[in-house]
Amino acid sequence: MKDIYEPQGIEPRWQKTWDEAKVHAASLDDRKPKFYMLEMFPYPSGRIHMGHVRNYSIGDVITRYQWMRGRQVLHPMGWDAFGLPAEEAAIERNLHPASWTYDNIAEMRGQLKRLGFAYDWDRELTTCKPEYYRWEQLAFLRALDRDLVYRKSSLINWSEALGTVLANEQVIEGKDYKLGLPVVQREMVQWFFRTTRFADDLLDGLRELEALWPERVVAEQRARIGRSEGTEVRFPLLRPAGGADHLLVFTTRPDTIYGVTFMSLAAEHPLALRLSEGTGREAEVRAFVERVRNDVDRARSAGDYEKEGLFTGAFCINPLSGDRIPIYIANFVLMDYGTGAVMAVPAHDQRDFEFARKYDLPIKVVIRPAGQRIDPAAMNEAYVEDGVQTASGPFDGLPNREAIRRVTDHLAGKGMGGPAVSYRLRDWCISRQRYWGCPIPVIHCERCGVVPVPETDLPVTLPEDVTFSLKGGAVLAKNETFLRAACPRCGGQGRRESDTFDTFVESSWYQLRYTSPAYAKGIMEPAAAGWMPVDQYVGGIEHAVGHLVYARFFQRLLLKLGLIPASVPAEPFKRLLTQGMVVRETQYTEDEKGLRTWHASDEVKDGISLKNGMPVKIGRLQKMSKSLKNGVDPNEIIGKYGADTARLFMLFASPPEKDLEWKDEGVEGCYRFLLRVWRIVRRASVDLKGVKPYRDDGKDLGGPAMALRRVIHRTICKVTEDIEERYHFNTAIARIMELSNALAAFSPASDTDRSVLREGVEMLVILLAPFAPHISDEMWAGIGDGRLLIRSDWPIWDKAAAAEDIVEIVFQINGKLRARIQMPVGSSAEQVESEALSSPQIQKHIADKQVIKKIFVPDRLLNLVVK
Ligand code: ANZ
Ligand code: ZN
Repeated sequence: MKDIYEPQGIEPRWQKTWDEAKVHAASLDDRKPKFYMLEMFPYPSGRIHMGHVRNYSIGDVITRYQWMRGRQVLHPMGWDAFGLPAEEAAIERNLHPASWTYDNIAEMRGQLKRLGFAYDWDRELTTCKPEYYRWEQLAFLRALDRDLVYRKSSLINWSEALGTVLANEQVIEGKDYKLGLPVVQREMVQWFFRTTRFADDLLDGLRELEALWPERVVAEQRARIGRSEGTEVRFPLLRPAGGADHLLVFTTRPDTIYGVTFMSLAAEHPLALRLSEGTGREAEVRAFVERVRNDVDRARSAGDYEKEGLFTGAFCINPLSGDRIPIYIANFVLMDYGTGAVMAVPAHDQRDFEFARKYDLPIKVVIRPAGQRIDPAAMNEAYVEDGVQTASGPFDGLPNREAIRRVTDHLAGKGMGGPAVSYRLRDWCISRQRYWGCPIPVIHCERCGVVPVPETDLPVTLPEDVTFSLKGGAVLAKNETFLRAACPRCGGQGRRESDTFDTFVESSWYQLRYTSPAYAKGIMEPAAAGWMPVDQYVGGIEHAVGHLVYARFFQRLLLKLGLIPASVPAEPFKRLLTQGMVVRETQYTEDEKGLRTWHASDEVKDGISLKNGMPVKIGRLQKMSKSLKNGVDPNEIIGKYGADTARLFMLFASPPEKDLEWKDEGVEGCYRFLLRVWRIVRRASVDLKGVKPYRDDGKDLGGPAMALRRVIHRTICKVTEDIEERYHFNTAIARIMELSNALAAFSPASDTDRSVLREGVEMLVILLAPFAPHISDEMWAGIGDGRLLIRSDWPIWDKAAAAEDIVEIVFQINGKLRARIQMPVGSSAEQVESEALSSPQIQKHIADKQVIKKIFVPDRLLNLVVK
């Protein structure tokens, strides 16, 4: 070992050694338990940021720990390589999305390698490669065959000014992100996976995940699936319209059916326009429907917009009361929930109440508190509590909960409705009018319609010879060489589908592909099934209901299609950890108008901006970002302190699920800790040369050695528990720091003492290995057994040694306090005396005097009477 710790020299060397020895390569082995560790793979946007460093450091500790526990670990990495930013870069910088993407991948791969993460790089996946995406094309074709994927007309964001379809994130308050001009909703035929077929199964699966996933994620998924048990009711139309003779509604409150005073339809309801035909209100209704449909914000807001409606001119009949009910279009009714039609009960639903007051519609009370009356004219709000039925014909007097069941049964008996379940979950729209994505493998033929590309013709590859303009969405739609294709059915001239898949398709099955990334006969090699499920998944909370629902769905879909071995469990991710954000304080200057300019640290000196000379204020802690200039470049930290310090800080500064505040002093502190460890180990490599680590039962040890052993074994125990049970790496590292302090303070007085110290130093290095792997292997090379630490055994603590409690014993000479000594519980008078007298300070009080009496109170006091 060198005198000085030099991470820049050490780290690349170990990375090379690990690579060459392929120590991170995974292979399934029947004799060993497997562990599949996965972190959400990055989008290759340019460079690694601190959020990545944190996410991947967490995964790497678990990986290395599991290797040391003797498991066969699969820990892969890859690139979620399709997506919008590549197209934007293409347009703005005149680069091809592919070259931009591959350049970024090269850069980011280099950064991950510099951080020394234990990936099996032979399994690297890049989702924009045909050998990857061909399998999702296959899944699509098989799903099409089984009616699990279909086409329907649906709304998209259309920018007239840009002449293109926009993704939701490109629409800001109803305007496009580029020119700030209005975006409208346009109907287009698009492809959908039948995600809703799996709604109940996805819901059931959550029960199994409850104890292993963050509560919040499970709750959000449950809400997203949104299973609701209710009743469907048919309201006959007074005059049939558009071929329909009734309106179907979904309600959770059939008990309020006698209180229905109007009907609310979604603007997208298929009958919305037809109902007004011949009523003289067509023009007005059409204008209103158009306006509501084009209200981009409505589709996305949580409902806090002005409630509006318009009478269609048509009526329907209440199937139980026989009342004639006016039909309205209302902007708060969404087409994609229930049936898109709502029976409105203003007396018992607050939204309907406000609507009724606004448009002067009747309010009819049908539920009242027992023994009380409600005067509709005096109501200030809807009565939403339980109560007793009133003005409800044969159901009068029933508790309303009871009436819910009875009304439903009654409707079912008369063929006017019955029990129904509704879900919030929608079928997954996978069509994107984008170039940089996986082509959807169908051909449109004038004679045959939509014809699937034969499986033998897969993959349908994305053409590379394309030109970009502002109208990026049309790149494929205008590429004649790509579009022209013979119809596989009749041989006539057909046109390829020009839409590509939503990029969430690629990330919904990559966990499976990693198990056998080179397999050429299917998605997954049968022999690799044993890797599934992922034992630990780590990633951001922002994927709680997007990616994590899609992946849970897609794995089920592939199982159903028989495209992956039946032994693969339905749930892809057994345990989930969602890490917090990396936040840092912001710095800004403010002009007279209160306009803020954000400053990076190197733009500030002594509280003054180097850019505008104004005093700099400290702002809130915020997620690191380019725009707030509060980011820290991982390269800079690695360059200055090394990867081990960067990783250690990420793990030490807070528990993984909490936000982590970046502090330069904190990084500095971690670096100093590694320096201290280095010094301890370096000294041991000289002083303890040839000394064997202590292996005995501890009965032969003096007090301080016993106390040190206690620290050593308690540290092993706590660090193991912190990793194993809670992933609280911060406290684990704090324990290791304590151990290093105890080792530094220990001065061995005997050979056994030296062997205990040796044991402690070895443990220090081994325990540190998952957190700071390079320095640990370097130190281990100086004092260890010649193995790489990832191939070493995780230590087991000695229960007896760890369990000892330490007490403070008062040591007196002639009744006078001379010292307080830390001793293990149950130490004998001799042990306490020899410990006390090991100090020259105390010895001098006795010097040549004679001990005539010893007063010993076990675990409390030893008083020597001398003369
Ligand atoms: C009559 C009624 C009376 C309702 C009452 C509620 C209270 P959950 O529980 O979330 O499933 N609804 C149905 N479809 C809708 C849609 N597409 N857009 C907006 N609202 C819709 O909600 C079910 C209730 O939400 C249904 O029950 C319906 O209003 C409304 F005192 O029917 B209710
Ligand atoms: Zn044809």
